[in-house]
Amino acid sequence: MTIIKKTLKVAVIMGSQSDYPVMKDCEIILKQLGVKHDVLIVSAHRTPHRLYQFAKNAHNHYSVICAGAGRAAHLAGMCASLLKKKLPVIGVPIKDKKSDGIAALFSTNEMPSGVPVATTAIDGGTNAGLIAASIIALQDKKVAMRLEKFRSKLTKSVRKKPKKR
Ligand code: RP5
Repeated sequence: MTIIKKTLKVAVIMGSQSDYPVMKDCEIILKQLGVKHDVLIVSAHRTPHRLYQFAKNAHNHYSVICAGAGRAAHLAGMCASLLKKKLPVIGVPIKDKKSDGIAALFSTNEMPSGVPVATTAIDGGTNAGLIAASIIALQDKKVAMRLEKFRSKLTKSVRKKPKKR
């Protein structure tokens, strides 16, 4: 397989400005791991043409897509449906006041068989970034090394016994 370096990049998309606090976590971890990324607002409902254009061209720029949306969260699923080349799509359901994010969770993960969206927990921006980074790491040794370090630091940070209050 030919590796096209310019597409070793992650698209972090979200349905609204109000999704940014969660998708910022995705951005932060990608930055920390030195993974190239772009952060964009693309709403499935309010800017469907923008979504269409994005999905049709995504393979020219990206290897993975992290898509966060809340409520009737169609962004990740519609993006997965519209992609010209079948890049992996990681959906992040985002919490809302009405349903606590359950509506977004089911809108994102209950995809019909054949059009998958890998879905994180509600508000799982960080894990979306980590999954995206691990996909990039398959082709980028430096990212793979940083991911290893990140995990080993995490492991070391866990105490064997709880602190006494
Ligand atoms: C969804 O509707 C967005 O992803 C967002 O989570 C939610 C509400 O959007 P705003 O009204 O806050 O812009 O499409």
